[in-house]
Amino acid sequence: MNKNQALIVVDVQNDFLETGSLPVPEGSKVIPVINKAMPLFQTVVLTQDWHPAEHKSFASNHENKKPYDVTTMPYGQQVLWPAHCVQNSKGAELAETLAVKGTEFKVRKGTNSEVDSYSAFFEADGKSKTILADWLRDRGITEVFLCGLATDFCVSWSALDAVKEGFKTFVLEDACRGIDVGGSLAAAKQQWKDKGIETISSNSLR
Ligand code: VGL
Ligand code: ZN
Repeated sequence: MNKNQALIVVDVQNDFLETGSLPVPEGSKVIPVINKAMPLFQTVVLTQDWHPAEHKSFASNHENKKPYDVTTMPYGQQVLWPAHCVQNSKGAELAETLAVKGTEFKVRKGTNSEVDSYSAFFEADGKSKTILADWLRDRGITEVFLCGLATDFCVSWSALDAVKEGFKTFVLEDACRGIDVGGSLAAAKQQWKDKGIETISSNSLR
């Protein structure tokens, strides 16, 4: 691996595994693939969805809404989710079998209860920035490789924002799994194409 390449492991947390509160089909299948990819990178970022219990992306925090309904928020359309990744809960912890070394850079997002934050770079209003882009640039990173959960939400939004921040962006397709609500997976893949995001297999990493 080149020194200018970073791996961004998105939201491999208990609540997104098959037994979690917001299960991603086959979610746990990404773990062995990511465990093989991580040692190939000098720079690894781990993200965590990290919501307060009163987070507005939870259907339970709205009247007459159920999970997977769509509502309008001040910043646009919002899918309403089952409560998930509540700060300090078991569900918010990284998957136990993820081979974390402790040297990875951790980014927690979604902490503002009024705004969702699928992306590791910006909240969904497109305004509030995390420190991730500057942190990567400070380390000379120019290319990012994304993997994790879920392909069509946090992985995709992070990939699209990585492009906005000027990084050459790749998605490790076999190291992701999606949720696919309302055609979200096909829409994500079309957007990647439009923005020059390349999809590659983790087998091609050296
Ligand atoms: C995610 C839905 C809600 C994700 C996070 O990690 O893709 N999806 N919050
Ligand atoms: Zn979330």
